[in-house]
Amino acid sequence: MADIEGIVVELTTGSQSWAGTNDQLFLGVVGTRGGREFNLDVSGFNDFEPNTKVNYVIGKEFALALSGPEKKPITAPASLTQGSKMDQPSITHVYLRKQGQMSQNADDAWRLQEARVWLMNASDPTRIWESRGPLTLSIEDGLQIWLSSDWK
Ligand SMILES: [Ca+2]
Ligand SMILES: [Ca+2]
Repeated sequence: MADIEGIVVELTTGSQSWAGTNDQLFLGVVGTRGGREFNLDVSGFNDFEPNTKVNYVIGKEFALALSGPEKKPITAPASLTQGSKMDQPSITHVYLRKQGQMSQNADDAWRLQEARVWLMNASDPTRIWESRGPLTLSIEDGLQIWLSSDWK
């Protein structure tokens, strides 16, 4: 029973011309002992563009065989075990949320092709959450989705 030390978020954006977004995307990690939300935006990098796969690395790095570039998002505390801790075994939900705009016209839809989230520490089994298929995050379709969990 230990706190999460490292998170990896692998995001693949769809190939449609409108699939990319310049809106911000957030990762939420929530359980019976609390949770946190992270802004996945990377400073100086055009995130969430069509036909890209990017790995967002938060906290301590673990040896995962990732394909695609690794980026550090703007919400990436040096240590996840300081401050508001997240108890790894108690996590029940992991979600992705797109920033909402004031009007439907200003909204920049994002097409999620595939998402996978690893929650890791040195003592508990790694936990993985995944999307169950491609979907769109927009005002019309909904700005937030919860991923499906599995045990590794
Ligand atoms: Ca973008
Ligand atoms: Ca778009």
